[in-house]
Amino acid sequence: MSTVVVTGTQWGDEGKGKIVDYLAEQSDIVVRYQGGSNAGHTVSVDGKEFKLRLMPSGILYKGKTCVVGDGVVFDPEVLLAEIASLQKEGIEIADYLISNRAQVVMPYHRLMDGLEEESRGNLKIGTTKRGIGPCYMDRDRRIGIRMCDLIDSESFADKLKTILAMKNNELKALYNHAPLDYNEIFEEYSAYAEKLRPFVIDTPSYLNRAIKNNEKVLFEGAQATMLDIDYGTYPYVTASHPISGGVCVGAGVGPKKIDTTVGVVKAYCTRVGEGPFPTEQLNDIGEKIRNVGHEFGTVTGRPRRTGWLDGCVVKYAGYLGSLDYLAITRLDILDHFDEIKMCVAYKHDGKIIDEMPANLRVFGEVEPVYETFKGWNTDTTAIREYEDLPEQAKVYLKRLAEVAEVEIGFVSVGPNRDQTIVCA
Ligand code: 2SA
Ligand code: GDP
Ligand code: MG
Repeated sequence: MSTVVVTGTQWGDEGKGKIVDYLAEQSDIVVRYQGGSNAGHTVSVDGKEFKLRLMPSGILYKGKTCVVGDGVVFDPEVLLAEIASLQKEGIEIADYLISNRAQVVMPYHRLMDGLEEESRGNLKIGTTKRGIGPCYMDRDRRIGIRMCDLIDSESFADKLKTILAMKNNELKALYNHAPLDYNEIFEEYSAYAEKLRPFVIDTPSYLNRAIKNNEKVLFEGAQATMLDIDYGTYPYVTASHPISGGVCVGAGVGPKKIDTTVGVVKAYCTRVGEGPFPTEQLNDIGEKIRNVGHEFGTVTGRPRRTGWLDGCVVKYAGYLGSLDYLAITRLDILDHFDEIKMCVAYKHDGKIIDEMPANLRVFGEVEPVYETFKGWNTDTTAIREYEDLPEQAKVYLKRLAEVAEVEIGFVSVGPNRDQTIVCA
């Protein structure tokens, strides 16, 4: 296995950071290929928690090269703050590379993210307000500023002048907002450029050369399949392609160079932000999942919506990501339930549906068809072999693999590196 992609199969926060960190030990390079500082990937090392937003989760090992690919919307302020806080914890930041084609998140992106949310009425998404959507929008309008522009003072000054004039007109016309100051932004971002210039390179050339030289490359997805801009619960999605195919466009590595795909599945389900969630439990069970699982946003601290595992979602993620293996996380949270449910199909208008409805009105109306499992009520956190898991836990996992049509490769029973069971 020389290249591996790790993606989320649900609505994010499945524990991708933990699985990426686990697999990073056997990798040389760890790459982010989409999203930006909207990600919150938690990695626990020796009981200490690190929350990563832009830095790939491989950074906690010595000697790994961490790469931010061209598909990432890059916020220099966040990255520099993240580097400073990691260094304070004694983490060495040595090999770190940023694509010269990565789009830069500017102050007007963050501002407009918040302003637009307020103006969207019932189409409010519940974004993280990190400027992600507006930055990708400017890329597609072809008025984005890329890292190669930022580090070239002349290009940056030129572009910023024109683009900021457009933005200030839009801010006034759409929101009656005061203009942003050119000099202030230019100075702030020029200082970031000075600090980041040594790390900016052509990452696709670097990665393709590394793959040719048999180096092991791990691609770290952020957000998840159901938040994919095309395949997720549109419009309640993020603005990028978290699925494994996102690697091809977001890291410049073609499909023939991807060896293994792993989809991370939380043993139940959570979602942050707006949009349908058929298995959501707006009751004592949902409350219990949130409390036992401490289900709050890593970056924003928002309480996560909680519910039972939706097998239809995981199966769809398996198709879209051509997943080889599932990594099941947080099985230990289910240790505390007498009865556990899994959605295996949907019912709509008296008919059973086995595909994900694209129409959100329909998706909002579907009724989950549940299978009920007896809880195991046993502490699994110290278990390290699949055979040693309680019988009922194995029944649950086996059924999940059947419904999802994907083999289980890993089961995680706690946040730490060693709380990982390898099955395949
Ligand atoms: P955005 O900001 O434009 O990407 O928001 C669009 C939707 O995507 C969802 N989204 C997320 N959902 C779960 N976790 C995310 N990352 C952080 C975390 C979030 C946090 O790890 O906990 O700290 O709250 C994430 N990023 C984006 C978002 O909720 C919108 O539904
Ligand atoms: P990500 O965005 O997919 O990386 O997930 P987050 O970091 O936002 O949220 C997952 C949370 O679950 C983090 O606090 C992890 O430390 C934690 N975690 C990961 N795997 C496990 C597990 O198997 N059991 C428990 N109890 N916690 C886990
Ligand atoms: Mg997260």
